[in-house]
Amino acid sequence: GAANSVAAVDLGATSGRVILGRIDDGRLEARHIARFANDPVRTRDGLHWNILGLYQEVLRGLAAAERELPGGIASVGIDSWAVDYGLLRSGRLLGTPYHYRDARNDAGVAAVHARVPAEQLYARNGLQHLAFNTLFQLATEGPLLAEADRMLLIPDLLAYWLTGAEVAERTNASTTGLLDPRTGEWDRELAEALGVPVRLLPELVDPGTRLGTLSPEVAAVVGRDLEVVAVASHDTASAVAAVPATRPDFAYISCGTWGLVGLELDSPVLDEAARAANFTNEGGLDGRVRFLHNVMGLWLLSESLRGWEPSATDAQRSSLLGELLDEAGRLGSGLPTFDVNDPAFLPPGDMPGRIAAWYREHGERVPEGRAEVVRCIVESLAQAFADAVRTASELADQPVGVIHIVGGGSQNALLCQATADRSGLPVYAGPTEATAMGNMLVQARALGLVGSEAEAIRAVVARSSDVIEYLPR
Ligand code: LRH
Repeated sequence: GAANSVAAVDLGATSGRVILGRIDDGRLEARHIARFANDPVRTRDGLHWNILGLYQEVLRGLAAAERELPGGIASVGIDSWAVDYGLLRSGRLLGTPYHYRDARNDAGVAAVHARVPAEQLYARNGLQHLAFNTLFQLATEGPLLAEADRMLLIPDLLAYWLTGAEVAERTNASTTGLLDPRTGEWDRELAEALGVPVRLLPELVDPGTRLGTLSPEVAAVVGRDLEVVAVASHDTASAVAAVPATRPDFAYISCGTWGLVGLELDSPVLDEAARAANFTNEGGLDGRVRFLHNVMGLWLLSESLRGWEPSATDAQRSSLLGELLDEAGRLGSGLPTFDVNDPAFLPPGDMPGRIAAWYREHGERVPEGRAEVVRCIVESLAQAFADAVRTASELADQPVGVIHIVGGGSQNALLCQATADRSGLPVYAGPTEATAMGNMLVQARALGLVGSEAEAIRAVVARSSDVIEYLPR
C-alpha cells in the first residue's frame, strides 16, 4: 500500500462521513468509504448528540477504510461542528453531550452576562453572540463543573477515545469563547471570572500535530494501528482552508447546515462595529482569523422537509428537495424575503409554520405551497449571504471581488445564482466536500505530501475540483 493516502472523519450536524484521500502529483483524489446519519436524541433533560453511536460509526468507518486500503492509510483526522463538548472525570464521560440547538442556553447567557457584560466579552474573545457558544453552555452545567476535571470538544473527545491524547485543537477551541483571539491561548482569567475551572481546559495544539496512534483495543477493532493527526477540527476551519481561491480578494460561504460567511484575515477585528454586526473572529489554519457571520443555512430547507415528510428517508427527502428546487426555480422572482437569522428558526420543529408566522407578523404575504416556501428560503438565504459579504468587507476594510461557495450548498444552483445576483459578484461553487478535503490536506501537509508554502492547500483543491461559475444577472 502506498503511504500517500489519508482518512478524514467529517461529522456534520446532520450526517457524518469517512473519506479516503490519495495525494498524487499535487492532486487530491477522494473516495467515500462510509456515510451515516447523525440524528440527535431528545431525552427528558433535553436534546443530545448520540455520541456513542457516532463513535461506533467512526470505528466502523475506519475499519472499512482499512479493508479498502490495507496498510495504506498514513493517518486519520477528525473534524466536526463546533462548540459542543463532553465533561469528563478521570477519563469517564459525565453525562451525554448536549446538542447546541437545545433550549437550555438562555439561562447560561444571562448568567455569563451578569458577570461579564457583552461588550467586555467581545473585546476579550471576539466571538459573535450565539447563545450556544460553549461558555454559555458551561454556565448551565451547575455542580457538574465542580465534578469534572476535563472538557473535551467533540472531535477532541473522539480523538481521545481513539488514542488517549487529551488536547484541545485550536481552531475549534476558538469557538468556546474562552480563547484569546490575539494570542491563541486560553483566557484563564476570563474562565475564572465565569466560574469555569481552568483544569477543564486541556493543552492547546495546532492543526498538523501528531496526536499518537490508536490504543491497542481500538486498533484491534479497526484492524490496524493508525496514526491520528489533529486537523483544523472545527469543520468550518477545514472548509475555509480548502476554499479553492486563486486570488486574494475572496469572500467565502461555507454552506451546509449553517452558512458561514466571511473573510480570512491576518488579525482579528474586535471593534464595536464588528460586535454590533455580530461578526466572529474564529481561529483558522496557520493562525489566520476567520472573520465571519453565522447565517442560518440549509437547516431551513432540511428542517422544512422533515416537517413536510416526517416519515421519509434521507434519500427520499433529498430527491423531493431536488424536485421542489426545480419547481421553485420556475416561479417568478419578486417574492418577499424574510430574516433567516431570526432566532425563532434555531430550534428543531415546524419550520414552514415558523416561516409563515414570520411573514404574518411582518405584514407580508405568506408563501403558498411548498415550492414557494422553498423559493423564499433560497432567496432569503442568498440575501443574507450577500449582506454578510458586504458587511464583512466594510468592517475589515478589505475589497471583495469574488465569492466562493463550498459545502453542500454549492450544489444548489438556485442558491448560488441568487447569491451572485443579490451580491453583484461572481460566485464560484465547489467543492462540495471542502471540509473533508481541508481535513485530508492538513494531514497530507503534516506528512510532507503537500508543500508548506502559503496557499499550497488551496492550490491542490483548485486543481482537484470542478468549480462552477455563476455570474450576476
Ligand atoms: C458548522 C458549525 C458552525 C458553528 C456551528 C455550531 O457545522 O461548526 O461553524 O457555528 O456548526
